[in-house]
Amino acid sequence: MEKLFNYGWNPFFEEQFEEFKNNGLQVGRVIKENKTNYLVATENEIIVAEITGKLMFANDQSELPKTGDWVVMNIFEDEHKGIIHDVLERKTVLSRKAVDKKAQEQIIAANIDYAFVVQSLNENYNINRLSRYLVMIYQCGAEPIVILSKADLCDDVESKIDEVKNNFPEVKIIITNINDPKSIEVLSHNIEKGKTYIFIGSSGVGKSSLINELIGEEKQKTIEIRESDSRGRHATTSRELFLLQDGGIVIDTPGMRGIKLWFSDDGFSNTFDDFEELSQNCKYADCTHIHETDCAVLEALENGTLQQKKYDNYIKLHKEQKYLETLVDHNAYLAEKRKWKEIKKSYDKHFKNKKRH
Ligand SMILES: Nc1nc2c(ncn2[C@@H]2O[C@H](COP(=O)(O)OP(=O)(O)OP(=O)(O)O)[C@@H](O)[C@H]2O)c(=O)[nH]1
Ligand SMILES: [Mg+2]
Ligand SMILES: [Zn+2]
Repeated sequence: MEKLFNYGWNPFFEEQFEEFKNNGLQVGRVIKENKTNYLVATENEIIVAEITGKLMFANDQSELPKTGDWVVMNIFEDEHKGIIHDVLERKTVLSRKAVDKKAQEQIIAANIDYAFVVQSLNENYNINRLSRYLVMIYQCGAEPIVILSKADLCDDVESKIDEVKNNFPEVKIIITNINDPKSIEVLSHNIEKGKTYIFIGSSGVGKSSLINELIGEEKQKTIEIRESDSRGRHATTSRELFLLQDGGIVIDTPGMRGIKLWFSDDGFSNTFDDFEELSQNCKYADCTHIHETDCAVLEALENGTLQQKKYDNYIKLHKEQKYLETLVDHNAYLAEKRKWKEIKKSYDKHFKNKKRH
């Protein structure tokens, strides 16, 4: 299983695979989703695999294999083909929920350990957008690492680093410039063998360029941009997983547009305008519209002017929103704690010095 270990195979998946082992089934990791089939890395080679049976009738998109998934297959070696029977339980799922699409989960990739959030220093950098990415990653159980790219095109790198540090003291920051091999080295030192790293961020910020440098060859298509980061043109069109020579696993993704997400306030209220209007008439300003008396929303629900489905959706999203806010608060709390620790440290030091004199 040496090859598969390189691809991130570990006891978490091994345990699940036990029950399939004796039926002549094998495992592999999905490295790319095509329209009608999947590229899967197996112990011996990369094969093309298709889904079968119960997966074909899956009623939820999330049950289908995604890039990064470990799948159980029948492999036909002489044809270099496989039939996928099952998807092993995911350790993490990186997903986003489009508010306007009935909050359906859209899976970006599975079994991610770390996510590199890439923002280019010349024009894409934006602390609010960054925080949305970080929240999304934390919520998926992965660990974020910030990459500020295109350092060669920016005059005040330090002030941007400071801003990120002040907002997210727990998060590692890597500065890159594609023409500076040292910065690529730093990036590569942050990639651990057997762990999976996804690159996410807007189109044109340089995700594929960085991955090409890590791989050491031009595997990923990039588009030459002269003046500014690209708008509307995506060089990368699908998610694909690559194995690095030194053992890390990286996933390239197409630039994300509209990571307005569920987190952004405007995205939230736009979809639920009538809701906001109704809640103006609730007795309590902080009404949760779940159990309060004199709640205009519950009244509308009762007399049928508000659909149950819409109500359920709203409550679900509202809870999520609250949850995300606590996550962000938690981050702020950690920052505050660290700040006080520092203050105490310098205070103690100061005090000790005083004593000595
Ligand atoms: N000056 C400068 N240009 C860079 C740097 N990194 C990437 N670029 C250029 O930025 C452009 C876009 O890079 P890509 O790697 O295709 O960007 P991407 O994030 O993969 O874009 P999508 O695949 O569309 O999501 C290319 O022209 C790169 O040559 C850098 O560090 N400095
Ligand atoms: Mg790309
Ligand atoms: Zn209410």
